[in-house]
Amino acid sequence: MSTLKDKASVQAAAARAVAETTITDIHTHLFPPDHGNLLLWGVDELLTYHYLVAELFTVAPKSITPEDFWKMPKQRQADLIWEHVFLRHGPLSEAARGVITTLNQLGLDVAGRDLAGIRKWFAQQKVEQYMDKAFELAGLDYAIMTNDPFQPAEVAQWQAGKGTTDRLKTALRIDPLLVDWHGAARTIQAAGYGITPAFNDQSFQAARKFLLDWAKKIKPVYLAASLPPSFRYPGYGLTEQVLDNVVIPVARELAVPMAMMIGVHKLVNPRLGLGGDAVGVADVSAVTGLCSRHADVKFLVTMLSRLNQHELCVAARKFGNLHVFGCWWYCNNPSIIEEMTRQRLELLGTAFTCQHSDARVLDQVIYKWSHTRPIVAKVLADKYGDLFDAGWRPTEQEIRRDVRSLFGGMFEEFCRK
Ligand code: HDL
Ligand code: ZN
Repeated sequence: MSTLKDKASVQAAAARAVAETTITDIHTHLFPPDHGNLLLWGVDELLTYHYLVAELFTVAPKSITPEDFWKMPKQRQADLIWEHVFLRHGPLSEAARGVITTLNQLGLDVAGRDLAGIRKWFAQQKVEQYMDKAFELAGLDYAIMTNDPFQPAEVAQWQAGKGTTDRLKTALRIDPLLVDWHGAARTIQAAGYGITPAFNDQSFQAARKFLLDWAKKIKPVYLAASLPPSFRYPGYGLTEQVLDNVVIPVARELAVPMAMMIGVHKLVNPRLGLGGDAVGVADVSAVTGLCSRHADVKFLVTMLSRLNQHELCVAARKFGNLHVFGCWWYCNNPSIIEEMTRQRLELLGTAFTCQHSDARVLDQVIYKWSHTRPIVAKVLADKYGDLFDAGWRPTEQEIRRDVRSLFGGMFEEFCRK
C-alpha cells in the first residue's frame, strides 16, 4: 500500500482507522447470558449503575436516604435517578451522558425523554440477540469477564455446568486471597481443600491447588486482583507472602499474566454499596518491585489515581514484563482519557492497551467505546501529524496496524510473549 502523501490524509487515515478497528475489551464485569441474572442489561440497570447511584446522592434531598433507596424495587430506584440526575439537573457527568449515548445509539427516543417507551422496547429484547447487537454497535470481537471463585452466585453457575460464549473470555479474580486471607481460607476450606487460616506451606499449597483447579475449569486469560493505595511490594506483610507463595507461582505455572489494579479505597462510604469506593494515590514502586522480583512473570497494570499515570508509564519503559492498560473507573472520563493516551503514546509508542470499558451492564459497552474512540482518534491524528511533520510517511495499513495494537493487539501479543 502506498505511503500517504500529505498531513491531512495521514490524519484522516488515523480517524478512519480508529472508527473502524475492532476492539478487544480486556476488562469487564459482564457474564454469559445463561449465567442467571448475573448479566445486567436494560435501561433500569443502566440507570442504577453504581456510578449513578453515587451521583443521585450528590443531588437528592436528604429525605431520600441510601438505606431507603436500597429497599426500593429496581424500577423505582431508576425513576429516582432519572428524575434527580437527568431531569432536575443537566446529565453532564460521563456516566449520565453514557446512558443517553447508549439509548440514542440503540435508536430509542431519549431526546423525547420517554422512559416508559424505552422500558417497553427493552421488554421486547432477547438477551442473546441483544448481546450481539451491543457488541456490534461497540465494535468488539470479544470481552474479558471478571470471574470470582469467592462469589457463591458465580460459583453456582460454573458448578451447574454453565460455560461461556465466544464473545466472552474469562479472568480469574482473586482479591480475597490478597486482602482477606482468613475469609478466603474459609471459602477454600469449605470447597474441600485442606487449608487452615494458618500461614504455612500446607495452606499455600492448598490455595494454589484451588486456583489451579479453577483455572482448569474456566481457562482464564489472566489472573486479576485490585489493591488499595497502601499496597507496597516488597514490604506488605501477608499480601506479599500470598503473592510470592500462591498467586505468582500459579500465574507462572499457567503462563498467564497477573493483572494488578491498584489504588482503590474500598467502601469509604459503605452506605452507597459498590458506589462507595474511592481512589487514592498508590506507590508505583510496588509495580516495579513485582516486575523486577518476578522477571519471568507478566504483569498487566492499571492504576486508579490520575496522579500515578506518568510514573506508571515510565515504569512500563523499564520492564518488558509490564503492560499498562485502560483508563480505569475514575480515569474513564474524556479529560483524563485524552491526557493519559497522549502521555502513553509519547512514552510507550503503541506498547499499551489504551482502554477497557469495565462495563458492569451489557449496554454500557456501547457508550464506553463510542465515547473513547473519538478521543483516541483526536490524539492519534495529532501524533501522526507530528510524525508527518518530522518527515515520516506512514501507510494507511501501518496506521491501522498501530490502532489495532492500542485496541487489544498489543495485549494479545503480550499474553503470547
Ligand atoms: O475492581 C474492579 O474491577 C473495579 O472496576 C470495580 O468493579 C468498580 O466498581 C467498577 O466497576 N469500576 O468501573
Ligand atoms: Zn472492574
